[in-house]
Amino acid sequence: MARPRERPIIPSMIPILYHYDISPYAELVRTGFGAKGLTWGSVMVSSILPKPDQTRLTGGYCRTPVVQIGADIYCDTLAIMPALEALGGHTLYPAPLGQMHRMAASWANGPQFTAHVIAGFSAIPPESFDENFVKDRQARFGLNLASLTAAGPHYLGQALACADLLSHMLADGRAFMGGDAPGAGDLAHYSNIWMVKKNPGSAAVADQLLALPHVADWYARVAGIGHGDRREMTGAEAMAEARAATPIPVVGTVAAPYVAGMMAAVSQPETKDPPTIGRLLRCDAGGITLAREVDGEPGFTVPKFTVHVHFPRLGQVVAPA
Ligand SMILES: N[C@@H](CCC(=O)N[C@@H](CS)C(=O)NCC(=O)O)C(=O)O
Repeated sequence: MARPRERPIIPSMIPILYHYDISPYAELVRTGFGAKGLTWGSVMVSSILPKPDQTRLTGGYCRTPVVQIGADIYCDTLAIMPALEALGGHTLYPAPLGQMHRMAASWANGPQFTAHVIAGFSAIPPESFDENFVKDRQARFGLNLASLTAAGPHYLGQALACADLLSHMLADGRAFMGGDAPGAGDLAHYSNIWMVKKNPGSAAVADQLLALPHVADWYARVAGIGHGDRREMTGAEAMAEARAATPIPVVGTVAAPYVAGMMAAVSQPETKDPPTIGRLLRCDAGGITLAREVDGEPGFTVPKFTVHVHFPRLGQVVAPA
């Protein structure tokens, strides 16, 4: 099992989140900052392509959120949350569930994310969607607004089944999924409901989920964690931090059939987004790391610099490039 890495934080090297306000996965990470009591930098990106500040560092990965710590770039909440955990402070994986929080979160972030998106979207009149948002999601994820209405009841049923599990879990009076302390599993399930509640068009769907016994109180407790200490930054400021830093040494191995140092492409099967291409430094059950060169800008004394781009292994496709 990969152990959290210890890393000293130099004062200027706060974690930097690339995000936009209505992103539920970003809300998960923002609440993670809150749970750990962290100060963090906020770089706002668009909810649709392009996202140049982000993709200059990731080399392709354009989903939200991405977290930068110095010259280490973490893509996907399944890689981001362990990276935040390694910063120390309150744990995101409190006992007695411990690492079970990661399994609970991966269910929330996978099938239950889809269920909550479709349960929410199907309640919103198609004409109220932003045209550019629809075009972006059609091209990248195959969004089909016309089929959403019909799919709504099924996915609402799935989201309600999840809320029902939460309700039963909380029935013994516990404050959070594992007991007294919130963990990554709480944050992931919370952010799904948050997304449905946040959009006025689907707020009535969220009310159905929150109407199950104990769920609204639990939701309010997670919301009460807050977002820690958020400081707005520009993309250029974040880029300067990456340029000034050195990636931390990579832990883990490259498992066959992949070979350490080979050029590899990492992509996500459910999107048509471009892959991230780089030199493979890690590819094992615990994660993937690529080293890539970031083009400098004219006028900088160091024209190119190296970043390490990290992914979880779960959900990522690795291919020779
Ligand atoms: N598995 C990823 C999924 C991230 C994801 O799908 N995020 C949504 C927004 S919440 C997204 O990127 N949508 C397209 C976009 O924002 O460009 C994670 O856990 O971070």
